[in-house]
Amino acid sequence: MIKGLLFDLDGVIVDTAKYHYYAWKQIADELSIEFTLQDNERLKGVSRARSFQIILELGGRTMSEAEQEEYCEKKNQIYLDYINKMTEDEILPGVKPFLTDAKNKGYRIALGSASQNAQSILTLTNLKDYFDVIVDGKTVSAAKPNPEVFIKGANELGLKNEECIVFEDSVSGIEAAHHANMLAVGIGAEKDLPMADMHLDGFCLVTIEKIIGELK
Ligand code: XGP
Ligand code: MG
Repeated sequence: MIKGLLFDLDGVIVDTAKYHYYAWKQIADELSIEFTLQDNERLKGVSRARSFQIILELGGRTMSEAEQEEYCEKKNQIYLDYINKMTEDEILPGVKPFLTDAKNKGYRIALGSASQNAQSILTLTNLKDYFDVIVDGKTVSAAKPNPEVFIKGANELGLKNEECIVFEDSVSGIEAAHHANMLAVGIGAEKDLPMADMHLDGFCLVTIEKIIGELK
């Protein structure tokens, strides 16, 4: 029986995936590395450090750890310039009613994000109170597709892994859910997330019962 819902943040709850792309694109341009929107799919869900390594791999480049850290810090500053202007308008459509309805029906709700900026974003958008548990890039050591973030989320909710479902917009996140023995709802197109157990464009006009019914 499903009792817990684990949500990724960027691209699932808030429209921030585009800001990560703009910021990484600026870094890639600075390094003269070609970086497309399609390449960006590989960065979704993974940690900041791993994201930058993927960009270096795309360009066939290597760099010392210290330099990599500098670029990651620079990317985060660019990203924060976007984020600090963020308002509740950037909560994705249907998210708040969906969370409210699920909460009223007794589902336990956790955030499972790779981002170290998760707490700031939830504060800026007034979303913190919707989550019983928050697991983010500051509290996990292994990035998705490692299942640590979701296993920790289920644990902190006091639930078994198989009692939880995951909402994710990234390939690495869907893999992480499956490694944790959880069903995964892909937020986005089937072509981008072929291994998800079902797909949604977003949370408008969907209910948790409908999703669970379809997953069975
Ligand atoms: P943070 C971010 C990564 O920088 C970004 O590449 C990922 O797509 C994103 O996490 C996934 O949620 O981490 O820089 O906000 O800590
Ligand atoms: Mg995401």
